[in-house]
Amino acid sequence: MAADRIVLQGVSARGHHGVLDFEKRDGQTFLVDVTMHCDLERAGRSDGLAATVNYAEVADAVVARITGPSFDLIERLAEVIADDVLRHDLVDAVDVVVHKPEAPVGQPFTDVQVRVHRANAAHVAVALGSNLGDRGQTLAAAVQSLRELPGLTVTAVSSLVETDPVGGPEQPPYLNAVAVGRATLAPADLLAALHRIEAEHGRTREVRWGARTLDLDLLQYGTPGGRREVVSDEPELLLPHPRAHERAFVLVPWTDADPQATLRVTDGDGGIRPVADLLADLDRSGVRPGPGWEQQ
Ligand code: PH2
Ligand code: MG
Ligand code: MG
Repeated sequence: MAADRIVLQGVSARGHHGVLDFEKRDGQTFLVDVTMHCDLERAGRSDGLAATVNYAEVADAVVARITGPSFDLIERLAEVIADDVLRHDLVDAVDVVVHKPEAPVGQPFTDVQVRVHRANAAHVAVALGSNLGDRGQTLAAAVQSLRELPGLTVTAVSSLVETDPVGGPEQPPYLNAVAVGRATLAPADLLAALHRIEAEHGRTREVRWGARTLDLDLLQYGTPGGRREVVSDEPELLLPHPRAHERAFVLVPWTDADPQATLRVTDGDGGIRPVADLLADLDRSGVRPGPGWEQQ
């Protein structure tokens, strides 16, 4: 890995993060340092902004998180900022330091900091579906299995949606969701792990598009157009998922988990399209809000 870095220091704003009531009510100043590890040679040779990470955009994202929804812990604030920065495919790793110099420490002090280091990996999206048995409980258990899978870091999970079955024989309605994250597992290994989790939940492979206790589909491996993207037409490993772009039961939860998601469309005009735009062209009438995860 290159030793190059972009260092953005002391980005500050008022936020309401903290465990104590008055911290949530009154707010205080937070400062954030971001160190992005990325190869800057292409930017240095080309002199083009497209070959690097725009630090002004990173600063905006940091301020949005500081001023955004309140977290109890500055560890959480650091983690979500690291997730945001790692959306840039060019960034190999990031260090985030959150300073909270006005923290209620109860003793004289100059600063308290949380420092995290996170490595980048391929951004992946996994669709979850169930229409047999206790659907919500099965999907909640499957999300837990994904979270525990070595080589996969789940960064966001959509809300549950209840959906009319699309295709296949007459069958009951589905609960669907999408999880997004970063994978160091190779695509085939990730797919094998998804099949293992399906099997652990009593999944048997019977009728195509028929009812099932649990379906886990790998929608995409790597950001479209990015360095880690894998496109494959091997029948065992179709990437991106060939039907994802036309299924509201996939795209509705996907934009919920990742509003900025894009998808390479492999048929028709093709090209890389924002998932939210693809969704605008679809009939969403078969997709309804589902139960809350906490009820599962
Ligand atoms: N999965 C299918 C076929 N049809 N319909 C809905 N609503 N949700 C699904 O997850 C689904 C489907 C094949 O995987
Ligand atoms: Mg499926
Ligand atoms: Mg499947």
